[in-house]
Amino acid sequence: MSIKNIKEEILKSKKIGLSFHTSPDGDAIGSVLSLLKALRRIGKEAYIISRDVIPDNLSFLSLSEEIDGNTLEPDSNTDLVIVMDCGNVERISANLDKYSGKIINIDHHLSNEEYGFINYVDPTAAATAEISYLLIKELGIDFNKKTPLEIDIAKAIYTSLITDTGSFRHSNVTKRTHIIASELIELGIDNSKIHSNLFDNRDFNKIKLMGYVLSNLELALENKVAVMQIPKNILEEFDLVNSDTSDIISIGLGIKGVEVALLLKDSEKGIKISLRSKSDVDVRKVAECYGGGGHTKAAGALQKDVDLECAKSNLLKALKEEMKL
Ligand SMILES: [Mn+2]
Repeated sequence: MSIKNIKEEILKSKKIGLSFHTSPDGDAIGSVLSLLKALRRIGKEAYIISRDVIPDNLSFLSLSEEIDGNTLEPDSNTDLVIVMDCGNVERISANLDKYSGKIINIDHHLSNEEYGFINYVDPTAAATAEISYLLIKELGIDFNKKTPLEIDIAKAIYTSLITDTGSFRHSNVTKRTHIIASELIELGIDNSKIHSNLFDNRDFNKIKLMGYVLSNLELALENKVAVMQIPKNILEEFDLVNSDTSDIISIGLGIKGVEVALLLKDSEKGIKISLRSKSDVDVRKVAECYGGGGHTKAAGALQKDVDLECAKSNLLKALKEEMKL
């Protein structure tokens, strides 16, 4: 399926709902908000379906206030739902049980389950917003115009690129990523300000939590794996039970000699696992052992009905095999 097919479906539809994966990150949100703006520009009735609320550090984006957690399922008359940056149906931040219209699935996760009527999955895209950008251009938005509309769209896409590439340092970055980024900067976005909004904006308690995690950091499997853990009582102590902690994991990966970083977080639903790799260890395969997924260098999963200790030993066992140690 091509971008043109998606455009045709959009033009045919009357009312469009947009959604993404639960606990949406910068890419999920940037992809959806940029497309939302473009759809309204071309006169389409479009809205956000999300059980999640916009994270604080992304609330500088235009239309972000519409991600308020109040629209959980498609409104009546919705004939198209576009889901972005979400690999499987269970992870969609929307309840589509009663919805019988069309779904378009736009994503870059290799593990995507192709649950849509149209599936546009490009694992070579560093961020789903790369696809969003191509689609928005196809819809006729002229970025040379440089009005506030194009700049707002550009900001959202740039945010996605930065957050999904670790500020252009991960191996998923391609020539196209930089070409798109350069076009967005050409438009006049303040790239340094966007970076600051995203990363120099942390809650004091979050930094204290990082301190806790770092002082309990361990190395395993010939010192090639950094293991970090967040027990539930610590999250409660810092009042961070529902906050995003995925950024903590990159600190573990910064250790000399470490190839894989693991973060285990005790949550209501079970032990949430994040995995990052800076070598050729495919952490997605390990996440898949526990029903998770993601990318080869960044993946996640959930282990139910186990405690932190047990989840950790399960994971290290699977990693040991994958790393052939
Ligand atoms: Mn993404």
